[in-house]
Amino acid sequence: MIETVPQTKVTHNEVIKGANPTLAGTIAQTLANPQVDRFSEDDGQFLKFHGIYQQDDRDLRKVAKKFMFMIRGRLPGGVVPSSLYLVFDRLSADYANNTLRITSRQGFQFHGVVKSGLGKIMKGINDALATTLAACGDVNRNVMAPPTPATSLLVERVQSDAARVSQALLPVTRAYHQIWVEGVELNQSDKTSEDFVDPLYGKTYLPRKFKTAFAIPPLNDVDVFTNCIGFVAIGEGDRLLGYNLLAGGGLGMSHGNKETFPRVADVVGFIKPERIEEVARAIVTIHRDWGDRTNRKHARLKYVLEDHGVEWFRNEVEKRTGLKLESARPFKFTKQGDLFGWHKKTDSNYFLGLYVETGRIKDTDKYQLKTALRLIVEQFQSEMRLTPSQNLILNNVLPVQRDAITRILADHGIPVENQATVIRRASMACPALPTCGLALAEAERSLPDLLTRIEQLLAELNLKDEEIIIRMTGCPNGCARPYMAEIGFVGKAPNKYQIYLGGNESSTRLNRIFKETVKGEDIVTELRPVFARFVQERIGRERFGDWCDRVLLKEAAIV
Ligand code: SRM
Ligand code: SF4
Repeated sequence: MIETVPQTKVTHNEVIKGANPTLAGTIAQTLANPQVDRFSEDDGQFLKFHGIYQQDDRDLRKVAKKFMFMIRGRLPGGVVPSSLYLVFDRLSADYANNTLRITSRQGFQFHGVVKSGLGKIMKGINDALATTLAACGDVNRNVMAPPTPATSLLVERVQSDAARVSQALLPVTRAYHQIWVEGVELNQSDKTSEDFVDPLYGKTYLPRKFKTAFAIPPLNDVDVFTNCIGFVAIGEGDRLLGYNLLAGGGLGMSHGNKETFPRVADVVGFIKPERIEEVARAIVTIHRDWGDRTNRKHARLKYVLEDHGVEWFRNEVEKRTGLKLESARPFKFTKQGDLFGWHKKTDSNYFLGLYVETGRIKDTDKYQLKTALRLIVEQFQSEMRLTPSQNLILNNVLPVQRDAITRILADHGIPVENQATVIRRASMACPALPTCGLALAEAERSLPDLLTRIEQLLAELNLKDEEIIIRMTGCPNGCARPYMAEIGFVGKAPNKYQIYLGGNESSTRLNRIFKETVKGEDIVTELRPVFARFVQERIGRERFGDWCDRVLLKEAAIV
């Protein structure tokens, strides 16, 4: 008998999901009505399950509210076949703002889509055999997996396991297809059928979003501890023995609400590769049945783990699967991040790691990454892989194609050697303004300049070549995972940031707050004495984050 937690006064989201379990809402009618430029608030919630966010251009708010949409592609493991990339490239030029944004979960986002272009992009993506279904919403999101081909012989196997789990956790609603692919008017029963129950998610889906990632030690390029569930591959040479199961990670929090906090996942046990889908589905049902439906701020799986403990959780997984979990096998992460430049694969072909500033594929006067990628993919049909650090990989490049690709990139202002400074390569920022409705401060638009100022300071202190992982977000939701960085900047108000210090290179440790509110222009002044002390007090090659954790953050009352 599966227990569930009693839910007294549930949130509005729960009420509307229960009343409309197909997730169709009145989306089709609004889509068909050219007189309106936006969907209702409730449809806005359903649209998320379809991979769409209703936004408005926040730069224009003072003048008028200009509605627009963000569409997120679901790309397990960040794998983008060449034909699909060309479709994304074209759709972003025809119906969005002519950029593609690589996300921190290996997806692509279109920004600035107007309502009349929405249906066309959605149809175009589906016609190219990709989907946006469940890229957002109270369901399992894009499944992450290590994208870099040469880091381990297990990469391809783990990529295919990630795709299997992604498939096993998809909701089955027909509304998505009917609205976006078939373009049919839904009949009443499709729209509101109270009888529809998703076989995995139930009638009201999950209380909140759910995230899954696969990692292959010693590289933690997916930030596996920040996910609801993590599968850590345990191999012997090129043979996969199974996965250590992690659960209960998540980063989102709200300023001033102590009940919300970032949390790293617990290690739960070890499972055989053939059981991953079953275990993932069982954990989704634990979240479904035990997550808090009365408070969306307390509704993530991490709070179920926090409130009930890992022993209870393991027992619940075993009860729901009938499996006895083995003890976790030893594993160690030592690094995160991506490889840049040309690298040889085990099959003698090559891949190219390309740095993409804040994940934005675009053209500017001196830097035409979007055009260059289109030319390369058209000519050589290279597979593309998106990385969890918002960079990209051109995969399966034949030796004879290498020089031509290097030339095309150079002709468009993109070097393959020394692509960016060590600080930039290890940095991330979330989109924030002007698209994100939750942003309290800038991130993507202000991080590059801030990094220039930080680099000048580091150069003064002879720290020019020191890798320091820096991440910035426009609010505390944590989309660029700032709480795992050696330095995290988290937006608090316009031009005001919290500073967090003390994450580590393997991304296994949360950082801690160092300053509660600092103006953008004062950040470098705040960091100067800290870096100066680091130079004096570090032991050997000790990293900045480790020194902060060992020394600085032990000192009382630093906020
Ligand atoms: Fe995120 C909400 C962008 C990864 C935690 N996130 C949003 C929204 C959709 C704002 C909204 O709800 O209106 C942002 C859209 C901005 C825009 O204009 O594009 C947004 N999140 C992103 C992306 C694009 C950031 C990026 O720099 O790439 C990432 C898309 C990933 C994807 O392809 O699926 C993205 N978001 C994350 C991550 C990192 C991760 O998953 O590895 C986190 C922290 C991990 C976690 O989930 O705990 C994250 N996003 C949130 C939260 C806080 C959730 C919570 O538990 O409190 C929100 C707010 C919410 O859900 O209400 C949020
Ligand atoms: Fe928006 Fe906040 Fe996420 Fe940045 S961290 S994209 S500001 S929700």
